[in-house]
Amino acid sequence: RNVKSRHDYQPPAFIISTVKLCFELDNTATKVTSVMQLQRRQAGAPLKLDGQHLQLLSVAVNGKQLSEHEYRLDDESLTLDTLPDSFELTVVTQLSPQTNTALEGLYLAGQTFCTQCEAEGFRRISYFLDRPDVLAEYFVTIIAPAEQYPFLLSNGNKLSEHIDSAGNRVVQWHDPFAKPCYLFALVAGDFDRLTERFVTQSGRDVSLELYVDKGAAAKGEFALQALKRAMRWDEQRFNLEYDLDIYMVVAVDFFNMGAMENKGLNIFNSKYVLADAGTATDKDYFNIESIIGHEYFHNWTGNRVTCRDWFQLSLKEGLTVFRDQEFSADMGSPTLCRIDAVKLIRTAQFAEDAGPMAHPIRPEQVLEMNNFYTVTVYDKGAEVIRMLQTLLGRNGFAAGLALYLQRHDGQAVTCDDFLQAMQDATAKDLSRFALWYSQSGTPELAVSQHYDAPSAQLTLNLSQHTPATTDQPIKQALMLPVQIELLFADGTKQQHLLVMQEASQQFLLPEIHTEPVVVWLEHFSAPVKLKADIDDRHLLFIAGNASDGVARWDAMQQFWSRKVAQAIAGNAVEDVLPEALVSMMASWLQQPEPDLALTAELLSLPDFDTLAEQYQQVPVDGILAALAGFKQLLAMRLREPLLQCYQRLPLSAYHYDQAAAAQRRLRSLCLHYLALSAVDATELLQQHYQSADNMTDTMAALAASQQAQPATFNLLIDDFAQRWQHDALVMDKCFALVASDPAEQVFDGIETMLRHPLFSWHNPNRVRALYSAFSMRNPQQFHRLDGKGYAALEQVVGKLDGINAQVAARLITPLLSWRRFDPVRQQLMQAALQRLANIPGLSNDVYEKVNRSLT
Ligand code: BAL
Ligand code: ZN
Repeated sequence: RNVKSRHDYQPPAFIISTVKLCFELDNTATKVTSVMQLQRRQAGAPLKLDGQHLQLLSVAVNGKQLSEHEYRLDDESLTLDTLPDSFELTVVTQLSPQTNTALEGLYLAGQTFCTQCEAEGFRRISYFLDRPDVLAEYFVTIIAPAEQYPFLLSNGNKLSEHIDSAGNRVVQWHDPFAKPCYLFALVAGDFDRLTERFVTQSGRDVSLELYVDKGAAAKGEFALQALKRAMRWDEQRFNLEYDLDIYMVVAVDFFNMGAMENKGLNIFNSKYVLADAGTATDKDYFNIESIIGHEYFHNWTGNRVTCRDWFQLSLKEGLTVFRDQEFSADMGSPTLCRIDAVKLIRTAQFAEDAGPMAHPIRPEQVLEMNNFYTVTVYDKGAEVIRMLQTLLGRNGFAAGLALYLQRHDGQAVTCDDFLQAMQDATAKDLSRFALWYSQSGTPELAVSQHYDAPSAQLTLNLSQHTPATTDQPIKQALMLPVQIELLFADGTKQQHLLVMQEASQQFLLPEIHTEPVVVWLEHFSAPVKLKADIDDRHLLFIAGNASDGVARWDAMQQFWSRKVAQAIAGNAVEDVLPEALVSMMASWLQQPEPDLALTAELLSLPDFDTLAEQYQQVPVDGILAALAGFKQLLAMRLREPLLQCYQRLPLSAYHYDQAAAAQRRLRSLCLHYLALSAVDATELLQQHYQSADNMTDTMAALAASQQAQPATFNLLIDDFAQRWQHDALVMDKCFALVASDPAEQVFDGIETMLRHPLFSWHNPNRVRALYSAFSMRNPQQFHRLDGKGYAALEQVVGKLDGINAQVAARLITPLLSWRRFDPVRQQLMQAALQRLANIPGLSNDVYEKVNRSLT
């Protein structure tokens, strides 16, 4: 199969300066006429246009139709050999949106026509140079029956709209900004439209339009207001202003990703737009604001300045995730945002580094680009940007970003161009830092301290080592910003930034008059595994006293990891749980922190995936038993303060804001522990469920009962499924809950849900709700020793591969790391992968992952 390498990049042989597209929409026979102006950039080269799943109707050069022997056509391309240096090319194709179940290119999401072109979907719409470094000006005409399609949308500004003599609506759009075809979008359908206005900092009036399913207008209000907050924030933080007169967001029910930043016409998975108190959790509200922000921020970091090739994806994604994280932090709790980001890195990203798909944030080799929209490219990419900001300072970073955007506006560039601008703006040498782009793997950072009282000097020893990854055996030392805090016995504190550039380094801090406790890696200042030999007492001291909430939470996580390891080594949970910890947790419950959500985090044990990442071979049963044992023990020991805290937290009518969400988070945590305590919690759970005026509390009651009180869970989930049987997004929550059941009944539950009228194998949200939950949030049943869990996922991936390979390839992830498990599980997982590998005609998406995993 055709694996591409980053080093093989060649500039395009032709450029396309303008393209006029005309869509005559039809469910099974949409006609697309594309008229392109091309200019040669390479003497003698043929023009090879990308195209897949298209029926070619005609080709003409400068108005002259070509006969079949004047071009070459295969399943992936249309090639023209003899061409002038500058010409007009007209290509007419036909395609069938209704049978496009891959949801790439032009497809039907229910009754709505919509597109998804990133990364390489445009080639399913028309023959084109489908690569991000070909930037063209687009003129688009859309024609469809007027009554059925009141809204015909595309990028840029609307030029005209009329109804023709045949009753078709005809709408013309023009996008004045040259763009790569992956940012092209078209939507046709009938919607409720919400509108707003935004006046930019320079006084330009922008019309904001949000399109949702008929009847769902009220659920779009939060997203629309979040968009205004994002627009204002980008002006205030980075001086970046919106550039068109109109900004549209459309929510659709069938979508592979979360959302897509098409110029002026974002298309969103409805899950990340629609919210009201009854149907959306606090987490949903958070995600909506963050993703609305993310897609908006792409307008500069991604659209105005885009990627030269797909290997550079992190150029726009790492940077834009960083920007959305900063936005969310400013809108809510910086500590909580950071904790959530760190959890993702420590679970999914560290696992990716340790598995067969390990790759640097700028990958070197790709078979299917869709497989590289990863937590490494996105979230480790964002960590790399964050480290840059730490090293350059906020002002230096902002100056670097401004220079990058000004220097490359309207261009398709590389990660090196970005770093060059950062370097030029700040006069900092970033040559060693650049290794973060080319080196994969999780660095391990070993630290120790030595205090010399007579000289009042603190010596800090740091050494870094990145273990080999499957893609890259040799590693080099990286540039690491290590933020530390010194905690002194008298309550004073000092902050320092240590910048590591070598494999081993010593930092001497003078004038330190008593030995401090060192808080390492405040704010998780680098995406590394910290190896610090801090004893229990000091960890608890850090958890109680560090200035940074992330460091406090992290100390608790380290503490619990150690306790879990001790339990796995054969110690009884009662014997390893120190009294000091129980009293500390009790005092947090009695006198919570000002940020209640931080209190909830301090009281939470690490999850299965976080713990799993600390072992070469994952002790599945040991981790599960230890977690269950500790939680139950805490629930019993802390029952009184848990109950008091639960009862003290006031209940008020639902409103989404940081303080209220934090209160619900802590209350849910208390409920969770209380359900586990030996005392029957049925009444409490029932009451929590019945009195909930919002989805967050409803879900808390369901999740708590599921882990501890199966009979109650069964009653509540039946009621829930009945109540929400007509709401697909809420039924996704029901599907996910059913699939997370740690009891064996999960298999029957999944079977029942597969027969639910709202379940569809063609809808990624439905499939993910059931099977991501099962394979990623149900370690008890997924990792069963009889292989039933692995077989269930194998069957789904095999079935889905022919429907939507992109979704199939995402689902397969938990099987890929089979080498990390014990011999029995290894053998079962490997066999499942082998059976998938043997499927004839397997997609590139699934093949690439299975193949990497098995070799
Ligand atoms: N560009 C794909 C969706 C996103 O990252 O915004
Ligand atoms: Zn993005």
